[in-house]
Amino acid sequence: MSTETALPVLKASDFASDQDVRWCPGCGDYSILAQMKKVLPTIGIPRENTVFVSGIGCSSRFPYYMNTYGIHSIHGRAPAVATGVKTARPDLFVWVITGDGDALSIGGNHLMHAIRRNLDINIVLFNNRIYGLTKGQYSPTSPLGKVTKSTPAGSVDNPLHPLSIAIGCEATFVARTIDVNIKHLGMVLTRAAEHRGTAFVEVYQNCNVFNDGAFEYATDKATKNDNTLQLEHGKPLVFGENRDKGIRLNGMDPEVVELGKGITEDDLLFHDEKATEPSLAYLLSRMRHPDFPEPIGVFRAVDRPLFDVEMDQQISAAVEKQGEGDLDTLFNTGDTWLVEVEEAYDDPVEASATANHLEQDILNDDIASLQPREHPVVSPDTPVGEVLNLLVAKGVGCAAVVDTIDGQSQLVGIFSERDALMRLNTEAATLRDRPVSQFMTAAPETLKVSDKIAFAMHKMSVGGFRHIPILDDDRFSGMVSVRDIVRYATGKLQGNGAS
Ligand SMILES: Cc1ncc(C[n+]2csc(CCOP(=O)(O)OP(=O)(O)O)c2C)c(N)n1
Ligand code: SF4
Repeated sequence: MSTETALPVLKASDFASDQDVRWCPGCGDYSILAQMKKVLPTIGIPRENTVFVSGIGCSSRFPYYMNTYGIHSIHGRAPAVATGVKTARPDLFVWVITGDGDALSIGGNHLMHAIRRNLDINIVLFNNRIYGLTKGQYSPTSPLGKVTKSTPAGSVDNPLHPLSIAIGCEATFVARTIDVNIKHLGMVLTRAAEHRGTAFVEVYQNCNVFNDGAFEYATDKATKNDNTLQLEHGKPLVFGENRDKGIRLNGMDPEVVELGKGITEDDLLFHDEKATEPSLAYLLSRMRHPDFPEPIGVFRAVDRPLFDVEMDQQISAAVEKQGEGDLDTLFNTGDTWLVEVEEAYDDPVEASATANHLEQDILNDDIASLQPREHPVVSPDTPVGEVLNLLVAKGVGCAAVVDTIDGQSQLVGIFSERDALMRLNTEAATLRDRPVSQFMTAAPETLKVSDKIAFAMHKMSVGGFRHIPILDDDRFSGMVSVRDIVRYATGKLQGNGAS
């Protein structure tokens, strides 16, 4: 007697979570959710083996509403997170739910790599040609000229076409469907679920609040048959309200032709979703309204080795050869070293507390606490040789050049080691009688006496300065040098203040 218990047959309602759905009434997302809940029971994979991973956006709220595992992840990163999930657990049934903004703006890079790897995952891109969640900015799929909150004069960005991207990355399954075309939507989701490899599905989804009617040409009863073309494997590309039009190849380009008058279905392009070369699928993905009917259905369904399976095989082979791995051992073997704690700080907690105090002091103390050393003050006509002698005699690297202008003493420049090196160099002896004003750095960056040490350090680091003069009420009052700061920090670390 068999001890196996038959798995319960699930219904759509079994896949509904207990969360309130927070999409706007009338949003196309509802229809996709409803079809997903209908399709999953027919696939027969248990809920506990199913994971929905999303990014950020209205569409990305999807995992909350499914009674499966779910990860509402980081903006644009759902493909990367799903790659991790599927690689770690190849037995799971993994779906990525994303929007045109999430997948193609911030997440373009991640999408591309997930697709090219051909993991066995399904990516459903809800394309509403707008940023819905953030209230109506244009997205990478918004058409040229689209007026939105962020393109008030009309978009001048050439739009991306999601299927062209997917085919360019050689996706093994590529399809398009429409939110309101529920039978077709269900069929496409089923095909995607059954495909082994990355299935990429674009759903035309109406955002009735911020981009209402974006796909009206493809959904309105009066126009949809002329503006869309249902792809069927092995069948000619026929479309039109009266099925009297078709797509023919003219050289490398598609063209719309009328059937009859000498043109038969045999003259048309035949759809081959199994073609290993993606060129024809790409050509179909470029057929756009209003020049062409837009194809819906499966563009491409081919086989290629699966990343997750091959990775799993490599891991199994390595385990068989080397045994189970141990991360701790891995981290501590081979070319590793230990960074010893400074002798003065046997206790790392003490070391970190001291560093924190120093940081606080640097932020709170003003530059007077540095007790800057005295620097020579010279007039602009002082011979540069004399200034050099002063620097050597005082053992400092910079002099302030001060002039009297309108009866006021004013800093007009500084003469530093760098000026000596860059502007005098080996000519110092011959130029020694020239005035320092010819070699100084005029109008240097300055600090105020009330500035904090952190601010001085920031200025030095950004400008690459070793000395910055200090002004008190626009008068030169001293000079901060890198040496002052090092002395201050060392003193603090040794508990001696700035001495
Ligand atoms: C790092 C980061 N950048 C930007 C945003 C703002 N933001 C949230 S959702 C979104 C785009 C949503 O558009 P889409 O992916 O098309 O989803 P929809 O809301 O239309 O379903 C943006 C830009 C964010 N949340 N995080
Ligand atoms: S803002 Fe648009 S996409 Fe978002 S829930 Fe509302 S209708 Fe749907």
